[in-house]
Amino acid sequence: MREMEKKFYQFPKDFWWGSASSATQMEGGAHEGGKGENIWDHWFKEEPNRFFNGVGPENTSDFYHQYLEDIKLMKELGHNSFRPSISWSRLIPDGDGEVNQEAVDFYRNVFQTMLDNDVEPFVNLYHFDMPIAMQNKGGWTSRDVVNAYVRYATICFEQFGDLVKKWFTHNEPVVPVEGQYLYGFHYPGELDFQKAVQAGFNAVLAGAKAVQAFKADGYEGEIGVILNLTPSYPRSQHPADLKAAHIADLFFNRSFLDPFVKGEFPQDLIELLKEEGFMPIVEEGDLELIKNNTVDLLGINYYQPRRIKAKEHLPNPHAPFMPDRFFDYFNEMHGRKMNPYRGWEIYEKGIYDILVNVRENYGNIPCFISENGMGVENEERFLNENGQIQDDYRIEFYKEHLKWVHKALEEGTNVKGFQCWTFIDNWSWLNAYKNRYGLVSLDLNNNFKRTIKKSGEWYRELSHNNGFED
Ligand code: BGP
Repeated sequence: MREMEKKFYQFPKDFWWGSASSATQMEGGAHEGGKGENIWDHWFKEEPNRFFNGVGPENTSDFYHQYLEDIKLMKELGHNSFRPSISWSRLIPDGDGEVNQEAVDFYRNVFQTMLDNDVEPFVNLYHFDMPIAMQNKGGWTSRDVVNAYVRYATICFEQFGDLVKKWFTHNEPVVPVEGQYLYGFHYPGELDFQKAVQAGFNAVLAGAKAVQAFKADGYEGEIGVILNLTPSYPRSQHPADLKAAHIADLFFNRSFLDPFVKGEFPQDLIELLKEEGFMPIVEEGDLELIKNNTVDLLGINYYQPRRIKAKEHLPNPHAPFMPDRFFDYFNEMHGRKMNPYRGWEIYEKGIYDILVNVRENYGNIPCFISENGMGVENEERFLNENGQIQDDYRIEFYKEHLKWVHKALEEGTNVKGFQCWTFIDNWSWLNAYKNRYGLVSLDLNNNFKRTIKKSGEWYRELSHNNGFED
């Protein structure tokens, strides 16, 4: 049999290669350097049992102390960019009061060290980590908190704008809405659809106001948002399945994608909320502000698709209102490729479908893959005799996704980079260290020792060659 021909997938010069993480997931030092508590510090103190093996946010990979070494390691792994987030509660411990100078110094040192190592900081302002003082005022459901966030964003531009040229208002703003007010996986874990809608609207408004502040003060660079775009695939072409998938798309993707990129909410979503009696409070001028302050750049996080079918049974009219009143998940689809550790389907073509959608329906806005990765449990199974994790499955995962990114690029999508999730194994919220995602492993039992995995070596080659062969 003839060997299959190999192809080299060449990416453009200056393509962004790197990874992303977030303050709460990597910094550690949760109670040091004058940091205030955020919802994670607070929740862990109250209910450590919620966290996998009882490991909380003070036990992360300790970037707070080890950033010099870690940034060198990023460079070694071929990173030309990396996305950390700023911890709002480190910079302004009570959310809307005094600025913590130690935090200013810390972040300035981090960003300067990144620049010195040719790793461009892509800085995210909000990654799931509401200061507890702000949550006690209602978090994203509160207008005061929106204003406090805009003040915080403005302080970040002032303090770090000379070093940082790429800003992001939020990471996955729909996730706190789901976690805090629908499904209970972020503090305070309430189930209240009205609050969910208000929190979502306020997050969009906060983002637009941050964009406005950034532009008004004439900072150099770009400001964007990071969204988890999860395509909703209908079970069939039956109109009931199509409608169900359309509604899921409205709730989970277009609720943020449309206002951030086009400056307006989808009409179908507004009608649905009106019909059901769940419109948020909108003040005069809000919609105009959202219209006039869209983002320059779109980060796309992609892990899994959403499979949707029409509801099998009539919803209980007395049950609390939830988005899945309109659809069911099509979990029984045959032949799905699954990541069993995270319970997420692996569907590589999804990344291409998103990129085509962004090209065709969102003005081909400059975009990049800002997260993509595979979390695996018990990776010690794959250690070789030299103590290196042989994570061929992860290399395969990246290659198969990158092939589709490459195809979208060839067809004209304005995709400028691929940052994976993530650099070093990090702390994953309630899952803590259950699943490992890193290009570098972290030995929790051995002083947080870092060891480059096989995928880390592969990623270095990928970046150095600006492409790969397969
Ligand atoms: C994204 C988040 C990240 C990260 C990742 C992996 O949604 O932006 O913070 O955690 O998912 O998911 P998890 O950690 O839940 O396995």
